[in-house]
Amino acid sequence: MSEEKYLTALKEGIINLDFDGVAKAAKEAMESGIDPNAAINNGMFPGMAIVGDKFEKGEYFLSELVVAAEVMREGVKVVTPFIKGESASKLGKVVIVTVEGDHHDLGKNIVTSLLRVQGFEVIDLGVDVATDKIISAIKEHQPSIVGMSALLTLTMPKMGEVIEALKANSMREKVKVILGGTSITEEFAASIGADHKAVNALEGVKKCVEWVSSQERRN
Ligand code: B12
Repeated sequence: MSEEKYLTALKEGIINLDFDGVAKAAKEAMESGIDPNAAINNGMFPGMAIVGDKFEKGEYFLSELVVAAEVMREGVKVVTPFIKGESASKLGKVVIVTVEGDHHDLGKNIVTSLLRVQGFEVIDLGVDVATDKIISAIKEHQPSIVGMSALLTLTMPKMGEVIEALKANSMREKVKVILGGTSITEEFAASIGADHKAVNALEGVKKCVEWVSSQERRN
């Protein structure tokens, strides 16, 4: 099968909520040497976007959204061990979280896996985490990067709340703040004073590597 066919099988498997189909396509794609990042970004991810559109149009209900998320989780689990890191060394700490009120974690989990593969130590605080808990974790772990995810328009302001709390605790200069999630725009990120809005997981991880590399060059 060509790469295109595997990517289509992954995409359609997500749309059709086909657990076995996605697991099989993911396994076969990896055995055929398809890039695992392509399998996630160009196969499963576009499928998930279509599931979102169907939900918006009322063609899919919440239950289907939940199943699609589980199917994608399964697919990501199959391909993650095939992602190769560029560095075996420890690149530093990242605290990552989905902000309060938000339970979406597929994107955050992909970013977490990719960061770990790259050599970062990642402290994943989970989903629906209140600002004060995030601040306590940052105080405890002293990361160089804080990654926040939010997919709901309603929960996006929580990201600004965290940045304000970092400032209030004199911690803003000590960390880089990167945001992710479909609804986040560059304008929004700039308006709350974040350092970067990731285009996708891969680009976000590249930005994190860039930050720590330039930090190392300065030291
Ligand atoms: C799957 C899904 C769910 C699942 C989530 C399961 C899970 N464990 O994550 C479930 C069913 C639980 C769910 C629930 C809800 N959902 Co929902 N959901 C989706 C859906 C279809 C896909 C999201 C997804 O996982 N995409 C795949 C991942 C890989 O993509 P991603 O999250 O964007 O992440 C990528 C990048 O953004 C980036 N990234 C993400 N985070 C981060 C963080 C960092 C640091 C970095 C660097 C990068 C990064 O990397 C990822 C890979 O490139 C979207 C539609 C869509 N098109 O996005 C709706 C969507 C987000 N949901 C929506 C809604 C309304 C809800 C509910 C309110 C529905 C309801 N009526 O109850 C609830 C809210 C629950 C809550 N409190 O959070 C709306 C949000 C509208 C809005 N703008 O506010 C959307 C857009 C659907 C729609 N079109 O209406 N949902």
